[in-house]
Amino acid sequence: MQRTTREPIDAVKTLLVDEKRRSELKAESIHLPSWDLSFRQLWDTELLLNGAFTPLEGYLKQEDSRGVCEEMRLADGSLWPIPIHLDVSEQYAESLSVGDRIALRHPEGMVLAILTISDMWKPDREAEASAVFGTTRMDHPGVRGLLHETNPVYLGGKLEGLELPPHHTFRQLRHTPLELRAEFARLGWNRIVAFQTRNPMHRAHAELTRRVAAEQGAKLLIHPVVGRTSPGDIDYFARVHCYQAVLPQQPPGSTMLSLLPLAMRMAGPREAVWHALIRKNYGCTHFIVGRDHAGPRDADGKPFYGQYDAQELAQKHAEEMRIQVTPVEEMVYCEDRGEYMQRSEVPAGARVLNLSGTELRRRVREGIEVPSWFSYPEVIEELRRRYPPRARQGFTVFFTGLSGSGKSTIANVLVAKLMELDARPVTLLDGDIVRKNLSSELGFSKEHRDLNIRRIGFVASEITKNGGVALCAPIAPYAATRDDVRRLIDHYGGFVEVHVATPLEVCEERDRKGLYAKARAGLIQGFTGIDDPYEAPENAEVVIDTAELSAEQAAQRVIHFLEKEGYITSESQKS
Ligand code: PPS
Repeated sequence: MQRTTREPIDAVKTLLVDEKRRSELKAESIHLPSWDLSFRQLWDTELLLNGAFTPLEGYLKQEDSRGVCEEMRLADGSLWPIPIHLDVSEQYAESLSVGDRIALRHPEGMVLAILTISDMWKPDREAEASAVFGTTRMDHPGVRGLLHETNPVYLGGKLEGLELPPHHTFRQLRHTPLELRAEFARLGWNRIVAFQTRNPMHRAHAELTRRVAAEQGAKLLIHPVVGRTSPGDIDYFARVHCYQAVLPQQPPGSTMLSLLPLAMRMAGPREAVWHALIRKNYGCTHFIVGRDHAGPRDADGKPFYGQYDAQELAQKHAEEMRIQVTPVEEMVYCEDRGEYMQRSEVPAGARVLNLSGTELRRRVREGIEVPSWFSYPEVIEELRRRYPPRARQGFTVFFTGLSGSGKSTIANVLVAKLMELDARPVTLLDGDIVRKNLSSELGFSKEHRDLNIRRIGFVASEITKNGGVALCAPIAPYAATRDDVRRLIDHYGGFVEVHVATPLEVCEERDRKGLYAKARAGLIQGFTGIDDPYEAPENAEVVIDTAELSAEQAAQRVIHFLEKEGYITSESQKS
């Protein structure tokens, strides 16, 4: 039954200053040191400034951070489950003192806020990972983000906001908490149930949200995350088109779509509490928490958290959060009844149909029909656009191996063959060529080699993203850096690592450039394989030993792999 009275919702606190203060801060910012916000920091900062992270008034101080990690509480006792810091490099931190003010800049250059540093410390990030994620396993994306992609010094302190980051996409679907509250008030919506999602919505989700809204006598806010989600998730452009396709399926006047620029941590139970608090700040009265909310899975598909841990923790704190947590069960399609039902409602012996995420992706990629009980044709069409078959995706072939192993020779043969066979544009990023232009100022220290490989990886990812073929042929001696490049690229298309595993003795024997002789004579230092490491890949897609194969045969082996995996087919070949 629809209630008419508005549920109590606490005020939100935006950190944006008034016009007068803004001009003063703008003038001051010219003289302040700047920090360029990374994307994650930008998303955190936007939600601090617009009030979505109320009661926070800036980045956590050390005492608050300790409280959040240990007890999910700020020093004043308020509930807050996820630490929000400004992490900076050691070098940058050395130029700062507590009490300093710094200007935080958007990647496009404008100053978004000024931070007054009240705390600066080197955190124990392993301890933070254990507390927040309950694990330090690097295959947990939140742990990985914290331990691998976070700077080593934390700054805490209050923020004064000058402006919110601009959004150039889906502007009509962007709202601050105050704007969304005003919109709800204008529509006369008193009870609003928020649905958090980082995936496309199919029929089960539409059915579930419709049900909850009806049961609670509430309107529905579809509130997808469009900041950082989990690696491998579908990009938000495609997802937003999917949500827009689902809207007409909901009862008229019952549903709103708004995009949330949140950087998720995938912290499962703690994340559910965080999501509920954020939705309360956006003016919602109810929040749906499903099975394994914001819970990642490991490589074997095993979840990191118990299926109902998130529901339990969020419900435990619901009263204090002043938002009603609505736990939901899994919805399944009961074939005998021809409708969606909660799993526990399915009559004994009735047939339940299911389609796993992996099977859905396979069908989408391979152009196989997706049953109409599962999704809407518009959603599937959008997914097919986003996941073209491999023959229409870009891909990178990443050769790695010792100097003189034959990487460039094979890569050159492969360029010619691909240009003959396939319609996609091919770019060769050979080690030597890259070092003459893209990385001309770099040497061969570990730091410079890593930077060199990251630059190559970045260019290759752009080529792959745009449907082209990138062939890279550097030594790339470090496994972790190669893995980072793989992660960067396989989000956009194919990544094929080819280990040119020609033994050192053979490379040295060939010594076409005379560099091994020089290295042995001590005329050059830090030469890979002689007095510098080479970490051989353990899981390369293709392994080639040019002591046994000609360049032509080696290139043919790569072509076979590309054909077997569907990157090259008769369809993609020029007629
Ligand atoms: S790395 O480690 O991936 O950044 O190296 P890369 O960019 O592929 O550059 C390797 C080429 O530079 C020449 N060269 C050296 N290689 C290794 N170690 C040292 N110290 C060094 N100094 C110069 C060498 O010719 C490599 O070319 P390739 O084509 O691999 O033989």
